[in-house]
Amino acid sequence: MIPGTQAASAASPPHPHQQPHQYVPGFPRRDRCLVMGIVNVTPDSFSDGGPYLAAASAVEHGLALARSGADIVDVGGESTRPGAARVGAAEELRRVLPVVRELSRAGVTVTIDTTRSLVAEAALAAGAAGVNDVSGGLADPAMAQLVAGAHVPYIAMHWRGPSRDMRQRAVYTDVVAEVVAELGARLETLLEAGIDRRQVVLDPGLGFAKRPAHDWQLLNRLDQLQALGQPVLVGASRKSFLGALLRSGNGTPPPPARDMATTAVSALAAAAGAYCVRVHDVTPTLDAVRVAAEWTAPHGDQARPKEGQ
Ligand code: PMM
Repeated sequence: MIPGTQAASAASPPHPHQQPHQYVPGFPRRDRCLVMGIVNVTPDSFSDGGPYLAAASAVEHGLALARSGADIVDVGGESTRPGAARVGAAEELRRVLPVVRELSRAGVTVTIDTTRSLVAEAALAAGAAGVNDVSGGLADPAMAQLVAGAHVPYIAMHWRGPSRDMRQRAVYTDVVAEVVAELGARLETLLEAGIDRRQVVLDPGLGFAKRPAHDWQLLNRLDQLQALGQPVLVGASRKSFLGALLRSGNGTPPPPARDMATTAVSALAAAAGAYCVRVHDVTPTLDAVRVAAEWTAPHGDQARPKEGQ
């Protein structure tokens, strides 16, 4: 039995001071922060070869992430990089569908990273378990209805508008209060549309209409977002606020050189109670969230049995 499943926790009730880890129906149940691995099926990530080769290498990458222990694999076909132009729905579908289908067929829990209900619907039909929407439903008014009808987990990220001009929207008096208020309003709208509250995961949207100082404040006050009562996902992996932090005489480190800093953020976010972290490098992240789970678990007489004991 996988530690942390319903039957396992029923057999050994949690320590009175231990908060059982949040559970989102439709996502795996774990007694620690979940790890979501990233598969971006975008030309910049998979530029070699034709469409088949791109899909094949994306599937291989997703399978490798799952073998490394990713609880969820997030598949996206549209770059959300600051300044990025949009791709058409047909092209987005062409990129993601074969990858979602193959990974789901292999038993991987897949989320579709899209702001389009059309793409989400096709991905769910192809086996995706949930929807990751960086616009929190703002980009496509039909998204909330679709998710409500499908009864699947929905990750709603804080968003102030398309990537093309999001830098201009990074204006806040109190970033934490404003992000919490804006996401709280989103949550209400999503619930009114009929989405099951237990299936909504909120995300502060690090780097999306945020400057580095905003990202750090949001991480430092994760509790204020958690006070909305929903599980929280943190997506810090390789983002520019980490590049800015690590800048040295050699310049800003390229994205893969930010993985160790990402792992540190994952450990701290998990210890602060994050439900899930979204990362490129799964193996060290899994170690980090295990450390965080142990760090925050009760020890001594009432300690829960460790994995493998
Ligand atoms: N960041 C990116 C893409 N999708 N989804 C969620 N929920 N949260 C994020 O922070 C997020 C996301 C952009 O990062 P990438 O280009 O490295 O995937």
